[in-house]
Amino acid sequence: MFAAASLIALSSVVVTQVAAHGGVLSYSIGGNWFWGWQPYNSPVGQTSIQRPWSSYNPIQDATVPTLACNDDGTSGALQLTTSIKAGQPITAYWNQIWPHNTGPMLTYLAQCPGTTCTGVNANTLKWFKIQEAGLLSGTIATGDWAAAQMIAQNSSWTTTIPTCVPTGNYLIRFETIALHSLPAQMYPECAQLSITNGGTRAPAASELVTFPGAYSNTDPGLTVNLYTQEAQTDTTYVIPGPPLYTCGAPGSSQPPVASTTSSKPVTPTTSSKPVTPTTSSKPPTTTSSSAPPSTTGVAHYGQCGGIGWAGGVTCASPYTCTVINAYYSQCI
Ligand SMILES: *[C@@H]1O[C@H](CO)[C@@H](O)[C@H](O)[C@H]1NC(C)=O
Ligand SMILES: [Cu+2]
Repeated sequence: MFAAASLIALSSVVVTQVAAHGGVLSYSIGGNWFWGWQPYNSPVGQTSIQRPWSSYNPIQDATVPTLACNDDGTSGALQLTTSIKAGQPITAYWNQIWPHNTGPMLTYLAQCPGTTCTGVNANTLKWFKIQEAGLLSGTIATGDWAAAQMIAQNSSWTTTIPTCVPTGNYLIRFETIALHSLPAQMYPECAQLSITNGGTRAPAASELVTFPGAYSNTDPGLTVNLYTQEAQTDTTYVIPGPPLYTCGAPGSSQPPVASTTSSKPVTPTTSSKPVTPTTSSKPPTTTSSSAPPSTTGVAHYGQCGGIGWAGGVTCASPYTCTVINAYYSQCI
């Protein structure tokens, strides 16, 4: 009785301090559960696939080193890595109930040199974006954002490791950005993965960025004001960061994962700001259509079901709608 009462008292103190913010607290892969770092527990003895972070506070400056893997994001004394197959989904779970329903969801990978990511400084890595979702429908002021979808999916977000990613050791960086006030609030956390059964599509120079470096404090995607007159009618939101990496050719347009509810076309990648001066020998493809490939079903890796899902439930051929968890089924 006393124990329960003091537990409640303790958690209400924590909630008062941190209720409006948070981060990724756990992950699941193929039915296996992985605890993340617990920022409000003592770091001593904590062991996790997640890189340590120290508070629920957001990052509100795109130039700080902690934008890579939060504060401080260096590997822990008992740092773990878990393995995942290319083509397999990983779900990140935020604290319940995630409080911010306006903003994008983004997932990045960065390959580590050598045989492990443990000890590798996240600021030295080159990151590529494997999933993005922004304004799913409606206007900047009143539309449906990916962050609201994340909340509706049990405050979780599922990203599939692209099948073409080369085998190796990676950091995966899940991020949500909250736009309800400015400066925008960035919430990144990283975990260590060993990707097996990979492919051969190394990211192109034009797809690689650093954190910090990938975003600027003046990016339209970080400075958009939801409360202006224009926001009432504006239906275009430019997701920050580099062009999306897909298993197609660099620069080819392919709808991002989990954006199948979007009625507006994705911003053509060729219009994205240059992130690094590109010396890539392969120019961006401009011939492929920017329209979704078909309307005959949900695309590969798109969502096709789950609690709260109101979008398409039939997958484009030859994909099968597969239950990942109660809140997320995917065409794979
Ligand atoms: C919802 O997320 C929590 C973790 O935040 C998890 O324990 C629970 O199993 C999830 N529920 C479903 C149905 O996936
Ligand atoms: Cu917050």
